[in-house]
Amino acid sequence: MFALSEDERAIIDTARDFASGNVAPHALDWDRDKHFPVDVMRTGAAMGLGGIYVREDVGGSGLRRVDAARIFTEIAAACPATAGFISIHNMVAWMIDSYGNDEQRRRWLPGLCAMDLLGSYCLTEPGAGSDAAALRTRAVREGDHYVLDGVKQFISGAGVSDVYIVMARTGEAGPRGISAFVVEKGADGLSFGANEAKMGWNCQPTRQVILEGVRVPAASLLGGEGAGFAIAMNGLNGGRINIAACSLGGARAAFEKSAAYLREREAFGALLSGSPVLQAELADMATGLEAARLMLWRAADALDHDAPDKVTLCAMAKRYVTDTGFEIANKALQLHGGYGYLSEYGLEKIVRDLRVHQILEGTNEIMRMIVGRTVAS
Ligand code: FAD
Ligand code: 2MC
Repeated sequence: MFALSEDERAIIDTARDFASGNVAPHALDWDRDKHFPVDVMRTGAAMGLGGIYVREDVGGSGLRRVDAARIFTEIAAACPATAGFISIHNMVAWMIDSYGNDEQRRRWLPGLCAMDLLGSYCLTEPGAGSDAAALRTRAVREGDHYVLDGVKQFISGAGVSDVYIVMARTGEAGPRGISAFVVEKGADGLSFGANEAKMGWNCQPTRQVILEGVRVPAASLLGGEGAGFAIAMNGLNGGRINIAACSLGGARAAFEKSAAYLREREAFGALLSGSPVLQAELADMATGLEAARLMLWRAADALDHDAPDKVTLCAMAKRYVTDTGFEIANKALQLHGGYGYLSEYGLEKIVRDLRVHQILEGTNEIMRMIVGRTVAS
C-alpha cells in the first residue's frame, strides 16, 4: 500500500503531467471567466481519466479506487473544481457500468469514457438534500415509457452534460420507492435553471434540472424499480472519497505554495522559514496532510475489497479529509499574509473551492451521522 509499484507511480505521474501541463496554467482564468474546460477534460479522457474504474470492454481504464484517489489528488493540486467535476462524471460512469445491463453499458459508456458525453448525478431536490430518501420527483410508468416530473437542485454540469442519472420515485415513500433513470439531454420537457453564482467551483456550471413530463423509454431504468436509492448511495461511497481526494490535492498545493513562500519572504531581518512559530504551523499542516492521505487510501482500499465497513470508512475519510484540507488551505492563505488574499497567488481560489467539499456529496454533519450510527449501535 505505501511502497508504490512502478505501475502505480506511472499512473500518478501521468495524472500529474496532465494536470500541470493542461490544467494548472489556466485554473485561475477558468475560475474568473466561469469557463467549463470540456476540451481539456477530453484531453484527460484520452489518457484514461473519463472512466477510471470502468471496465475496459467499454473503453474504461479498469483501475482501482485507490488509483482513482491518487489521480484526483493530482488533478486537484492543479484545480480542485476541475477535478471535482471529473470525479462526478466518473461516479456516473461507474453507476452505469455497475448497474446497467449490457445494452445500457454499450450505449453510454464508450462516449462517457471518452468524455464525448459528460455525465451528471441528480439526487438533491429543493426540498430534499441531506434527507435524500424524501425526494419527490416522480416517475410514472406508461406502457413502454416512464414519465418524469420534478426538480433537481444544485446539479453539477447541468445544461452541458449529455447524460443525467435521475433518482425518482416509482413507489412507496422512503428509500425503497426510488428508482434510477438515465435521461438524455434534448429529451422533451427537460430544461435547466440559471447557472448559480457561487463562492467556488466556478469553472463548472451548477443548475437546476427541471423535468416536466419527460418521457424516457423503460430501457432507461437502471437496475430494477426500487433499486435507485441503493444505486445512488453506492455511487456516493466512491464519490465521497473522490471529493476527499480533491481536498487533499488542493490542500497539498496550498501547503507547497506556503512552504516555498516562507523560504523566500523576509521579515525582521531573516527569512520567515526560520521562524519556530511558522515551522510549527508547517509541521501541523504536513502532519494533517499525511493523516488525511492515510485515511483516504484506507477507505479507497476498503472499497476496492468491498470490505464490510466500507460505508463507514468512506464517510470518515470524506469528513476528515475535507475538514483537514480546508483548514490547511486556509492556514496556507494566512501564511502568505496580505498576498494570500489576492487572486493572483492562487490561495484564495483553493480555499473557496475546498469549502464546498464540506457540504456536497453528503454534508460533514451527515458523515458524522453515518459514522455515529455505526459506532453507537
Ligand atoms: P440541508 O439538507 O437542508 O442541510 C442544512 C444544514 O443542516 C446542513 O448543515 C446539514 O448538514 C444540516 N443537517 C441536515 N440534516 C441533519 C441531521 N440529521 N443532523 C445534523 N445536521 C443536519 N447534489 C446532487 O444531487 N448532484 C450534484 O451534482 C450536486 N452538486 C452540487 C454542487 C454544489 C456547488 C453544491 C453547493 C451542492 C451540490 N449538490 C449536488 C447538493 C449537495 O449534495 C447538497 O447541498 C447537500 O447534500 C446538502 O443538502 P441541502 O443543501 O439541502 O442542505
Ligand atoms: N452505501 C450503501 N447503502 C447505503 C448507504 C451507503 N452509503 N447509505 C444508506 N444505504 C442503504 C441502507 O443500508 C439502507 O438499506 P436497506 O433498506 O437495505 O437497509 C437504505 O440505504 C436506507 O438507508 P437509511 O435507513 O440509513 O436511510 P436514512 O434515510 O435514514 O439515511 C442517509 C440515509 C442520510 C445516509 C442518506 O440520505 C444520505 O446519504 N444523505 C446525504 C445525501 C447526499 O449525500 N447527497 C449528495 C448529493 S450528490 C452531490 O452532492 C454531488 C456533488 C454529486
